[in-house]
Amino acid sequence: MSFHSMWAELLPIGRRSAAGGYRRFAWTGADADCRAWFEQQARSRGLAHEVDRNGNQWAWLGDPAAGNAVVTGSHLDSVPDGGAFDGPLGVVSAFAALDELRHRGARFTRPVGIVNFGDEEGARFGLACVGSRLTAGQLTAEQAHRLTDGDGVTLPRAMAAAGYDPEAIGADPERLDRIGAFVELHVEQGRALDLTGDPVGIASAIWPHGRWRFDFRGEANHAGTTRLADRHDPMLPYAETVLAARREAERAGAVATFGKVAVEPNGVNAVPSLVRGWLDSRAVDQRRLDAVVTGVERAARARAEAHGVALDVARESFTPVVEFDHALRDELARILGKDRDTPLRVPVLGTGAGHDAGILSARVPTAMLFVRNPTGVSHSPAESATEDDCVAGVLALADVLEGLACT
Ligand code: HGY
Ligand code: MN
Ligand code: MN
Ligand code: MN
Repeated sequence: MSFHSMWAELLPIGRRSAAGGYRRFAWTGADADCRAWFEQQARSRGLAHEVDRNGNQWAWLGDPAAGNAVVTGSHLDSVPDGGAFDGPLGVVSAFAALDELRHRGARFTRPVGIVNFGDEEGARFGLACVGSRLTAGQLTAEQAHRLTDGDGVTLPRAMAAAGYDPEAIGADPERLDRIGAFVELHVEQGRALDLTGDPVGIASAIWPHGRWRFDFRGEANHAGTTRLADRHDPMLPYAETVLAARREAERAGAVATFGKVAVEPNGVNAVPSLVRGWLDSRAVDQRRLDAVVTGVERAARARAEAHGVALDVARESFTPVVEFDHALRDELARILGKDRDTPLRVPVLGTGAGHDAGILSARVPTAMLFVRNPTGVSHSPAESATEDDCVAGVLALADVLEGLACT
């Protein structure tokens, strides 16, 4: 099983410390090293390697121009200090599943592709799934050109510095029209499979979710000399809004997180002029999500006014509920439920995590396989999956690819 050798090669790339914690951000050196790793895996298997206009990498067995291709893969970038599995497990498992099929002597009747979608996490430029959104036409080149990282570097400048042409980016419908099915394998970001005791599961849906930016503008002043009554301190309504987000999420049965905050001038001895916080909220349905965001914004406006602080709220990204293709989902369950010495029970489960599969599902029959995560922890160096479950995921993906793309 080639999984282990590939995993060992990929693991050190972009890892911040022995304890794990990855920084694989779009168009950085670590990203380039991951891309080189992907290209090497493709070429060493005799697969045609290409990079599309949006920087996504594709490895092909057979000619995609024949159409009706079966594609699998995921992403290699990470959130700040992320775990080793979120994304890479899907890409390594894709190559390992292909190796397994070749080992079985499978005869392919459809082109098979392996994809590494660029900038799925949005860790650098703030928007998730940039590579797949551009390709699916859900993000225009103009919108992408305006994306800027925390150092003021625009996405076009970052792409150009990495050797890619930012003027080429844009929708690629012909590419997606050649795909008959996309199956993304991903480490579960939750504990459903740990609770059911299954190594592998099938995704049913992705919850609606989005990111909103809250800008609280107050008055910078001296921390030591300004009377409390004279302050317009934006940190206070921000802090009260963070607590309101938790209350609104509990009330709606949803989730809400202020995980990123920027403070200006960010001095210990200065009352801030600006506190900028990003809300990530997700819910099992649109009604609950709307209730959370409306409630948080209402609380933020009331508290900002109480402190004489101005507030701007902007929605930075939003993904409506994704229902994965029922026919493909049921086909995966049929494939994984038969012809095995131990047929896989395949629980079907929804997720609050966004994925490239969620973006593609608007244009391509799409499904996802989840591999058990014993603690459910993700977007953290503590993210894990056992070796046995990773191998079970590879074998399940190989069965799915064989069922879909081979006689
Ligand atoms: O944010 C997400 O759910 C995904 O990991 N990008
Ligand atoms: Mn992620
Ligand atoms: Mn992911
Ligand atoms: Mn993904």
